[in-house]
Amino acid sequence: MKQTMIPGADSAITRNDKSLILAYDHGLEHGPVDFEPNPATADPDRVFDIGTHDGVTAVAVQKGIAEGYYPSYEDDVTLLAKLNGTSNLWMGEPNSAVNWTVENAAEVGADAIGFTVYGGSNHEIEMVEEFRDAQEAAREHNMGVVMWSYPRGQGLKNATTPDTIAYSTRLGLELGADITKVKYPGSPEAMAHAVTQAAKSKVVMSGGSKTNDQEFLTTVRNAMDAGANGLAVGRNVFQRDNPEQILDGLEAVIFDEASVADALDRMGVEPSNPEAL
Ligand code: FBP
Repeated sequence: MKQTMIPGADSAITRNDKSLILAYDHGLEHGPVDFEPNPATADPDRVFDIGTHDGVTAVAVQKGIAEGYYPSYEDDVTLLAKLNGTSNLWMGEPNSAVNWTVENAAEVGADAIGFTVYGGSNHEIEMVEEFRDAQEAAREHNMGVVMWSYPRGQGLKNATTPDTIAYSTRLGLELGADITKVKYPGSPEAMAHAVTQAAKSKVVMSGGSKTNDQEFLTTVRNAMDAGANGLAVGRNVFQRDNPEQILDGLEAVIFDEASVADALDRMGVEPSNPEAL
């Protein structure tokens, strides 16, 4: 098939250039501990149900979850195949096994692939070469490419400094990702620096561990104001008692340019810190 996607192009997993990706690879990356706050989310059906929310542009899962559950959701959910991943049981230098091929992901119905690269790891060279193969195969299948760009490893003392996060987004651009997913670098200015370095490619913020509604929406608002294209989030959605409610707020902030106050209002939630609004 002819290659049609280029970095910066719109794709099946964006809406008006923006993305709200629901990540659900935590059972592999972190283990069952991530489902404890909301035990129903150990069942992939529950999370695919959450992923049918209008605000969600794609659900990112590993192979086994996709094969076992996606057939029931293919009319309502866009699939992002997270191709590599490692368990928390692995204690070595950061690395990530490639768990399925792009060809197989395409057969299961994925519209995009996701791939972690740990820049700075002693395994960076092999990870980048694996990313090359996946990226080129994704182009053949006209699938979007999302890089989880998470610098870590022996040589990196602090992986979320502004310069490291800007380097992360640059890696995504240079290596051919359409969207690069990075940890929030701590301030709107640092996020703007990371967005500048991504040039034509897109940047989404990683959700991180669960925080309160106002705090989380404020970070997302700041990232969007700094030029980010959205969010790829797991725990801050599925660990909540009411995941659909926070998705209402995120949809407002990401796609409707709502203020945090307006997003909380849409959720029917009182601000926890009204002075900060
Ligand atoms: P969260 O929004 O829960 O942080 O999920 C984003 C994500 O990238 C997941 O896809 C992945 O499982 C997890 O974070 C990995 O986080 P870490 O590498 O920091 O353990």
